[in-house]
Amino acid sequence: MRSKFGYQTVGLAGNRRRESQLNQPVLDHKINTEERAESFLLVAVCSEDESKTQVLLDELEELVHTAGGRAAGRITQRLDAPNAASYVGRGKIEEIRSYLEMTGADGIICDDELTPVQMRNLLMALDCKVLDRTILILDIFAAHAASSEGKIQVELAQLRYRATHLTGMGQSMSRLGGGIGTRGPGESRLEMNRRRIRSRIGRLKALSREAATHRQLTREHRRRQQMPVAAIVGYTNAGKSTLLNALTGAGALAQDMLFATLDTTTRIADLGGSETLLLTDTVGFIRKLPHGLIDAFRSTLEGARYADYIIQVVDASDSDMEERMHVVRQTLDELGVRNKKILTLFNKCDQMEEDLILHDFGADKSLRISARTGMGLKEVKRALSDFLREDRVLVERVLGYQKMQILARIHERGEILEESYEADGIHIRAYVPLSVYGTLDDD
Ligand SMILES: Nc1nc2c(ncn2[C@@H]2O[C@H](COP(=O)(O)OP(=O)(O)OP(=O)(O)O)[C@@H](O)[C@H]2O)c(=O)[nH]1
Ligand SMILES: [Mg+2]
Repeated sequence: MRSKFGYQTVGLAGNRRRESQLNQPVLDHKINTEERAESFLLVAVCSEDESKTQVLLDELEELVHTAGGRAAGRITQRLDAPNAASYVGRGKIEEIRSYLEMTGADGIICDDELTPVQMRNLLMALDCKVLDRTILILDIFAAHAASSEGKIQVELAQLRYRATHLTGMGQSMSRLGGGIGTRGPGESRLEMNRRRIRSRIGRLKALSREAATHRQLTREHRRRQQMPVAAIVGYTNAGKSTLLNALTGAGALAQDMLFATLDTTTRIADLGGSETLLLTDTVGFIRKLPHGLIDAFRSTLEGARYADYIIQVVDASDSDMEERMHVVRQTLDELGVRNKKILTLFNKCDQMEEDLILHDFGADKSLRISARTGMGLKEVKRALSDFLREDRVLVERVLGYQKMQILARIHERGEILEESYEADGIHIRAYVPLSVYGTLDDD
């Protein structure tokens, strides 16, 4: 059936909740994918024009698919800001209700993170599953997390979300379950839940701190080895892991889905000559990345902050490219990644029909590549070598004989112009990479 919203919908009869379940808020924050894909109406509030809103909803639909659900239709409302009480206005809720009836969808998914109040009011008004963009992204992260650190981080973000949203639920549950001035059974059950959640959050935070310390030590170890590091960043599904694999043969998971990578992989890339560089693959960015996730994944995402260079991978075949590049810049800013040399790679050029001129004015260099076919990868290595070379300093020094290790490193990573062994030490004139230069005065 084609709806009045101009969107193909499939009727799914008999999926609404049973009578006995009514009047109970649906506290189920997961998409059920076991028996059949659950279907949802996608709901967005946007102040922009209709075409922009549809781009946002295309992305939300992709998230729904990745989480194992199905989109049953789209409902949009043009507002300067979401309604504080119920995300959409009162009239729109009626429209959603009849659309739910018509399509038999299991619930709605809103394109923003709902406040506890908005969530509660929508639950009460619609009596169906109410999810939001944050729950969806958390769901996907939970399904894709592979390392123990990743799992800890996702669970932490999920519990934090639950803790704040249970607060809102508690009030509505107490109104439902108990009399005036007394606590309803629902409320006390939720109190217990909240206590358990709080203690689990405490435990997970401690585990996460341990993992972060370990990561810090590894980083420190690398710094001592004076290996320069480049972090590969970009919007999710842009081709970051494919690039890492193409440059290093890493064998990292690269798949046509959102957030395939949640764990960072670091490999050595041989740039030719004696030059090498560590490349780190990172978690993809997306617009409206939940703050809870940024906090939980801060140490993973901060890979970019400690890197010497940023390689930004852009899917050049995507019509939403400019907007996505803007999101990546904003997220890097939020993570405190500043003043680094940036190499922007316009990827997937094999998929582009036209020879468009692509240039990132915010980057130190831009290149067109295809990580899949290997097009332009030689130029990528050359650009990275140039970065390394530009970051070398001409040094004239006398090194004490106890600094033979540093001298060896200069031989390995720099370029010695003059070297003589005198009574007071080794006199050198050499081009030294910045990473080694910073350690010349170490004991
Ligand atoms: N046509 C084409 N497809 C590419 C290219 N590079 C990557 N892809 C495809 O794009 C999809 C996503 O690639 P990934 O390397 O997993 O992307 P990612 O940026 O690591 O994604 P996340 O880890 O999910 O954020 C995969 O299906 C790749 O095969 C390219 O140059 N050309
Ligand atoms: Mg990846």
